[in-house]
Amino acid sequence: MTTFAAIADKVRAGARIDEAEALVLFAHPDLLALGELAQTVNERKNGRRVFFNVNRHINHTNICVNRCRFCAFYRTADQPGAYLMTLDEVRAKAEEALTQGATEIHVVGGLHPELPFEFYLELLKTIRSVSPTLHVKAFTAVEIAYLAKLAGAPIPETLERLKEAGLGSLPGGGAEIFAPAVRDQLCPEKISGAAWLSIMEQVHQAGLKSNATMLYGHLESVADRVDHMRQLRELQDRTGGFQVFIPLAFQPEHSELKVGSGTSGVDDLRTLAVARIYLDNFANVKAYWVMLGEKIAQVALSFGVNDLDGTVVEERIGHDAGADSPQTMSRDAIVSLIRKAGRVPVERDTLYRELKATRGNREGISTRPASPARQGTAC
Ligand code: V47
Repeated sequence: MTTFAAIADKVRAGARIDEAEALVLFAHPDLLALGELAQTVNERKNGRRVFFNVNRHINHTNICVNRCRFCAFYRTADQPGAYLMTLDEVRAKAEEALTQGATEIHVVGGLHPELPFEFYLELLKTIRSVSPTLHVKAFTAVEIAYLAKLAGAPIPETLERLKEAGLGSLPGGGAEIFAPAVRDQLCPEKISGAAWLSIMEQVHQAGLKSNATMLYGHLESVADRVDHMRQLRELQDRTGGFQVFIPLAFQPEHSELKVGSGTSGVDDLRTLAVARIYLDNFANVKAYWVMLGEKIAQVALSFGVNDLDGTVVEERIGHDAGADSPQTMSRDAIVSLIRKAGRVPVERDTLYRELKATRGNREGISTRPASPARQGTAC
């Protein structure tokens, strides 16, 4: 059996590890040695720079036909707490975000049983009308599949129409865990893992970038996590369209799925570190502080992570499931969190271009792709 030391030599030499080796890393008892290896890989790619952005989430509706068993956010239309925002409400939230310096609006919602395809076009146009500087990162692959049905059009045509209306890129949600046996228990009504991957391939072929997530800490095995990452790595080899990998720690409260009491900090750090080592074709690994909490997210900056997501402002999905992180983190708080970890905070836009601006001066966005060789614009 391959040892940790042999895998570490291979990784330090720049070679790709396979799934069996990723499993050895998961089983390795020395968390700090694993973290150090992941950090070596990260620093080779990103130096000491850590990305964050100033963004706002808008969850336009929680009414959803999919009824995933892990989800505490969704409601059926007749349940208490069900909501659908008006376009005026969406506009007001985007305007407020703009005044707070946001460069990105992140839009994800339930699969509403009654809205027509045109609603989604208007949603995008409404946000874009607030300012052309706002990048709209919207709709998971699961939503895209649903919207294509509403539009009565194939995925590529649906994407073209959404792009024309202002879609800038896609978030990585809906991936959950690809292994069919687990996925069937988690979310039997959701599109399959194969369909999620196929839609993302078409998204990338349409010239759009996307993110990729993995929901962990529920019914899945460590082998299921590695299998999930394998399929992402294979697709990334073909398209190069994924910008970042984001493991999402399962929040167990108020959902139908009754498993455990949430992930441990050790499991979070181990998962991020193995992802950083295994996903050699991903430029970025994100610690989503909303699900991890600020302290584990900060420690993750020594375990291979180079991205912390953003200010978020109004998070519903994790908080409805009991996440005890705050709803928002100010730009200053994120910068301070990164600095106190001994790293260099770099504000980015949604497409991972660093913003040259320093606080209070948002002009001069660099269009150069971020490169490890370049020094970060320290905030
Ligand atoms: O698809 C739902 C997950 C996702 C729970 O792309 C849960 O930049 C934990 O994808 N516990 C939506 N997770 C959020 C998401 C995301 C978040 C931040 C940034 C980006 C990005 C994407 O949240 C869902 C699902 O996988 N989720 N319920 C829960 N109880």
